[in-house]
Amino acid sequence: MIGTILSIFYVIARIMANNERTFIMVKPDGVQRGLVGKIIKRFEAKGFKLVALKFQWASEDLLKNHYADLSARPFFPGLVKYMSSGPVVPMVWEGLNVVKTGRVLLGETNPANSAPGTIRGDLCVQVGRNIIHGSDAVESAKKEIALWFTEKELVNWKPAQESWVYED
Ligand code: DAT
Ligand code: MG
Repeated sequence: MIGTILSIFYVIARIMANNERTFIMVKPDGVQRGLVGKIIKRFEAKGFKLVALKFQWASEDLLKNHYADLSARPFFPGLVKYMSSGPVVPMVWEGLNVVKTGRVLLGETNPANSAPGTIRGDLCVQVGRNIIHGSDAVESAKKEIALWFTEKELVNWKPAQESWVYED
């Protein structure tokens, strides 16, 4: 009996862990340089699940809100100008530890410090043109997802590969 209850809790905890979500966005330079497909491929190939994706030219207001935590930094005006200089590809990805692992796939903020094999390590050079955004914590991911997507835009589906990505 206890064993059954524990195994039910274990299964629920595991399913909840696999449902973690992160906000990933290809920045205007990533779009202009034709890297959208390559970047999406990294997350797809890893085994993460795409939950939402769109293509939009974001307003300065939205971007100021998105980067509100950095508003006092000297590079903030340049950051908003860069981010609003062309269309972006905001996305939501889901999976086990996807926030932390997503950041590993991205590489360090400054591409000069990003390891080869990471997106920033392989595909860009300067911190002010680092081609991709990724949430830095589960809480900020929730905030960012709510800022860029409506609840209806988050698609509920089960990938055919799921039982091959995760243990039973
Ligand atoms: P990250 O994007 O890795 O989460 P962050 O949140 O500290 O990094 O900063 C947001 C973006 O701001 C970052 O992707 C690029 C830009 N940025 C950060 N530090 C910068 C700096 N010292 N000079 C110019 N741009 C910077
Ligand atoms: Mg950040």
